[in-house]
Amino acid sequence: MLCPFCLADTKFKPTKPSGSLATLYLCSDCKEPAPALYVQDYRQYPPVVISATGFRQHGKTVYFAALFYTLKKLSLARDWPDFFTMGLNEDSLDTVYGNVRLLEGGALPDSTPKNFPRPTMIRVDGVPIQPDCTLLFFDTGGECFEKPTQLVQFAGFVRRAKAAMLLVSVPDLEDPRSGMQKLLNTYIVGMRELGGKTEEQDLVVVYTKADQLAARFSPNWEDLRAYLVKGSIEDLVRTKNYIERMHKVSERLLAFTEQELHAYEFVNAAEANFKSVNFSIISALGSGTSDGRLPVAIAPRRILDPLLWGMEKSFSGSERLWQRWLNWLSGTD
Ligand SMILES: Nc1nc2c(ncn2[C@@H]2O[C@H](COP(=O)(O)OP(=O)(O)OP(=O)(O)O)[C@@H](O)[C@H]2O)c(=O)[nH]1
Ligand SMILES: [Mg+2]
Ligand SMILES: [Zn+2]
Repeated sequence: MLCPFCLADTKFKPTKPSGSLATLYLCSDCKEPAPALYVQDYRQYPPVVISATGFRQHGKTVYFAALFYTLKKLSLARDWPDFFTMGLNEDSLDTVYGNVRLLEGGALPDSTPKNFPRPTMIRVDGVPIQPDCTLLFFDTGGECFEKPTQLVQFAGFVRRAKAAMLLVSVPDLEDPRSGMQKLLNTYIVGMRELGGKTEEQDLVVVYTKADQLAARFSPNWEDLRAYLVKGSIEDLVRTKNYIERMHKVSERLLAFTEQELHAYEFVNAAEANFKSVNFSIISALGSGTSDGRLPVAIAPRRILDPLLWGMEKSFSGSERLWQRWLNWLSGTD
């Protein structure tokens, strides 16, 4: 089993401290207690590591906050009959509901300190086509992705992600070509130092702050602008079609990366070093900020796309088939 704290493949030993009613599941490696729901239901809800990689202020923490907001506040459960999410421990519940409150009040999360983070653990049930799983969200300060040594020290969680998520805010890069290539290069070096191989990972490049980026789109990219503007959860009801559409958008974003950003070297290096490369584009807030606050209500755009890519790439065809069969048996497919 994967320990959500030290990321080792490990065993959890049930222990009953004297005077306590609760059973603790201690990791044999780091001795941290894992949530009972995580350990007991491990097979039914296997972990999926969602790791945010990106420079400082490129939108990692706000993305996760907007995601928690979307999972809790938008009516996905109305359209997906079996869908629900659940925080697996007190920290995760605090993070999810704390971020929902923050964004609803028009405030934004602080810049994240540079440390090895504890994950926000969320059980996800009933996303169509995707197997049920436990999402482990890892987010640390962008400084950790400036140098491979920092990545190794503070962001070792990237090694356990099946899909690597690279968050890039193009408007915040002086030169997108060299900025993106530097991030990718640092990631690849750090992964090898950690004993991992990018060749075994799928890469998902996420363009953040799309509200700002789309303002720069020439008429050639009108379809991408329309995709953002029309982003609504109703589209997600037919998830199979939705994923086909995500593939088309990814191809267009690849063309954008080459033709507009001229980041050919980035694309070539990504394709040579990863199992697959896909792109998505999101706006976590839907609009700009003013004095560090949200002047209008949050209106996230397409923010489930990277998560769906992450889930899509984390399970093999046979795992997916197995899940469908189970769904069929229970009459939910
Ligand atoms: N216009 C716009 N601005 C955004 C959006 N998302 C984030 N921002 C802005 O970018 C700032 C930084 O976002 P964070 O998510 O904190 O960045 P981060 O990558 O976590 O940064 P570090 O924790 O310092 O590594 C926010 O305070 C917002 O002002 C978005 O969707 N649109
Ligand atoms: Mg942050
Ligand atoms: Zn551990």
